[in-house]
Amino acid sequence: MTKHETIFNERGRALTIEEWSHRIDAALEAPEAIGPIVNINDGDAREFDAIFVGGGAAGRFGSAYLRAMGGRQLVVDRWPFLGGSCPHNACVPHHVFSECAAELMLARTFSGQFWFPDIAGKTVSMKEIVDLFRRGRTGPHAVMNYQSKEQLDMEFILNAEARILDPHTVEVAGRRFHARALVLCLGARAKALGVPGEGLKGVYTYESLVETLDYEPGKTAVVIGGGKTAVEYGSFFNATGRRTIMLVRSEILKLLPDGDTRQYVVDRMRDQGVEIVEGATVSRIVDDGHGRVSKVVAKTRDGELEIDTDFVFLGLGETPNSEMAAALGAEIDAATGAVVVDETLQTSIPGVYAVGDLIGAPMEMFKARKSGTYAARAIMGEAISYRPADWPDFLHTHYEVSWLGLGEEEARRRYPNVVTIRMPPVNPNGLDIGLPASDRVMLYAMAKPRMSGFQKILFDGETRRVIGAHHVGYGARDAFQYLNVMVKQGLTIDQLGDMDELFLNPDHFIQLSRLRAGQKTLRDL
Ligand code: FAD
Ligand code: KPC
Repeated sequence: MTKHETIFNERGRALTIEEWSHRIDAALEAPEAIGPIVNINDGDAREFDAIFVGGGAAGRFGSAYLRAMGGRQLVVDRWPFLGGSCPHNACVPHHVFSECAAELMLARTFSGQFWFPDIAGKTVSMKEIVDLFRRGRTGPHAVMNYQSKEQLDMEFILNAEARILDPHTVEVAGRRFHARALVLCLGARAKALGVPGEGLKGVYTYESLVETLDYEPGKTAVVIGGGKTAVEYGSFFNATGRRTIMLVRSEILKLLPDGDTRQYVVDRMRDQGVEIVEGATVSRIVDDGHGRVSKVVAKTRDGELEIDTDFVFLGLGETPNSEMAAALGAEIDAATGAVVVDETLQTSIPGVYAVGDLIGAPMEMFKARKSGTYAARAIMGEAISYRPADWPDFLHTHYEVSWLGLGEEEARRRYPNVVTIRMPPVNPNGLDIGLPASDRVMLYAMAKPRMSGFQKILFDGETRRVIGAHHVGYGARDAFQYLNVMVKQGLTIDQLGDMDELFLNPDHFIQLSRLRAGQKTLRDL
């Protein structure tokens, strides 16, 4: 990209969001034709306090914070926009697909009833949704550039690879930049499967799906993996009406800490027709003779399984992009490939920091954004200490699944007196009870009660503190991010029961706690 003889500095020229949008579209179409997008304040004689290499959530938030503190930053990204993978190929498409999965489950459940059209047996287009996302994502990208330049006063170079020359020097767009500190924010990429045939056309990861899907997949989708991404995308493929087979090496959704919650989630996926094969190791993906996938072959507990398909999705998790850090001599965790940092986000090389997905789990937006800002604060001289601990978490199937703290099994290992409150209550005759009942599950609650969700909260019966909470339904995720703060501060059943709920609400923990908070010795509900 540095082939461009004249590289224009956009500093001082305000681009509108619309102009950014056109520029980004053109650069995504032909990066070389547009060349580096430079926004450097050449009038500022100060040395840079930090260069952020990678302008995703971690690099952008770190840059914004450092700038807000009065420092001087430069952020570099090879994409023509700031914001990184979340809006380009990760969280945002995942939420589009998960919303489709939830809507389609509703439409299929009530197909031909009430006002719902009859869609029995209908397969809906996956490509249309992928194309919709690809067309729609540039607007948010443009806002990120506009906000970063005009409102956050950040300096950046986009659509250009950064080359790190030493711990203080980066070469980009044919110029060398020097800084007191370097912050590596290079993100992660989809893990490879490592079997023959994974490069065939028709085999996708979350990255390639949204860039290159150029045909309508046939009747069968094969998903390899059993974690968040595999389940989220698999639920979408299933909801579009395709036979969806998930090949999982060990167990599906091992990350869900509570056994009952996991069972509810997996049972409902199976009800929707998702075929889950646990203990399946894929041995090869077969070519149709024209470079396109035709079959997946796996070893299972019941012998070899062959599945004819023209569409395979690899959802095996992510691996940190740690090559540049390794080349610089930074310590890398051999097991995870993550760049090793201390509580100030500093790598083993003084003055070189690393943040976001690059430093490993949890690979989540809160960690990317927060670690970026903490690195900025450390560089600007604040005494900080950052280790993510006790964070709330979520995923999607056709539902939204949220959790925090311990699952019941681990809680019972750690505490002698665990008290649970759950909805629906333990019911030996099945789950056909229209509770929990709340927004977006009311039709299920009345007509298909077992589909209306599941929730459980766990208390230490001695201290009366909340030690875990689990929710399957819709709309509770927001509550969990605040509930988690209170739980970390020692929230008790009595305090929870004393809160003022906005009934009907998706998580019934306040009202249910109130039914028990009066008890001196807590009992299950
Ligand atoms: P990124 O955003 O990936 O940024 C890294 C940047 O570095 C990129 O912009 C890249 O272009 C740039 N770069 C790399 N190499 C170079 C180079 N040599 N020169 C210049 N630039 C370079 N998290 C949530 O909290 N909620 C969700 O719902 C969610 N959904 C997800 C769904 C999927 C399918 C996936 C895969 C992830 C999801 N995540 C979600 C995780 C979230 O996307 C990441 O945690 C977050 O994007 C990480 O931000 P980052 O800044 O560390 O990395
Ligand atoms: C939907 C959305 O907020 C876009 S993803 C944000 C990227 S960044 O603000 O840099 O974390």
